[in-house]
Amino acid sequence: MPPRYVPEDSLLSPRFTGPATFARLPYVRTLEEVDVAIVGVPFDTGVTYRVGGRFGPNAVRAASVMLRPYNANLDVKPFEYLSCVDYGDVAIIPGNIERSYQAIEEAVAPIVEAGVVPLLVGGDHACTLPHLRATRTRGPVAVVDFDAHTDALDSYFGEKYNHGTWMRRAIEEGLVDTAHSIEVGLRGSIYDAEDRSSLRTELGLEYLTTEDVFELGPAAVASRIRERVGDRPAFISFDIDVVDPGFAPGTGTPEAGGPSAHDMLAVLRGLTGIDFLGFDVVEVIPAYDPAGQTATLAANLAYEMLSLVALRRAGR
Ligand SMILES: [Mn+2]
Repeated sequence: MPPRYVPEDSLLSPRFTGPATFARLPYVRTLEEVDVAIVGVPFDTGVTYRVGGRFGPNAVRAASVMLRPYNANLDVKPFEYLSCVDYGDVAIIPGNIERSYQAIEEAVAPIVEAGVVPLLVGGDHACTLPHLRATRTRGPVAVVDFDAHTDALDSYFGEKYNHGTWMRRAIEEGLVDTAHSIEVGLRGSIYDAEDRSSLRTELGLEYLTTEDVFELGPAAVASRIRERVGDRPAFISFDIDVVDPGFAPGTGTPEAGGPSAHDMLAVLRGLTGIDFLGFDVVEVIPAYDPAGQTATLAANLAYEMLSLVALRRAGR
């Protein structure tokens, strides 16, 4: 049986017509006959610098109308294997992190419990903690975090919950299978050497810096990630700031000297065979994205994630 929910055919109706949903998918809040639900999380109360990520989900939707059916790099038509919906946005509470966390977890947990893969589009990175909480029944999960930053501080301005602390909180809450998790792309000035080294010594996380990524190249980075994750249920969190700000300027805490858009897409394409149970793409801020290139990249990263799920369903 063909998938129930598929994108509009852009050869029949031009891609600039109609309200923009992710990849021109139906906007339906259902989990019946659904494999992947794309969920917007218009939340930016957890940031420490630039605000405006609340407008990220709709910017990514607008950019995603350019996605076409065939992934030539992975030789798969994801929507031939997957029924996908644009599930709409979580009704977050601007200015209130705890209540927003609750709203996000309550929205996503039923998706996970229904065996549907959630693909969240942020929003700031703080929303990954409630996303991981929603996977608790399937966890702990192997987290692959693409990020310029560790996001493992203990607190920021005395606050425990924000986009710079979610990884440490998630580990404390037992949501992360640390022995199979990895952070990829760390760079930039930091407060102290231990900010990075303590990932290994204190938290048991592995990591690759941006320098490692350049030295290894995309294929070897992907193979390191696959080795680390193994056959564990896994979760990708993709902070767009891991990509060089020349390619992805529309973000909250940019760091100079990062990998290209191409190389990070290539790393994702190398992650075939992993059992993914959730994804998020976060930290897109359209106000700093003059030509929409950050949103376009985010849409394409999400498309690679869908393609990975499709390949696994296809048994490839
Ligand atoms: Mn981050």
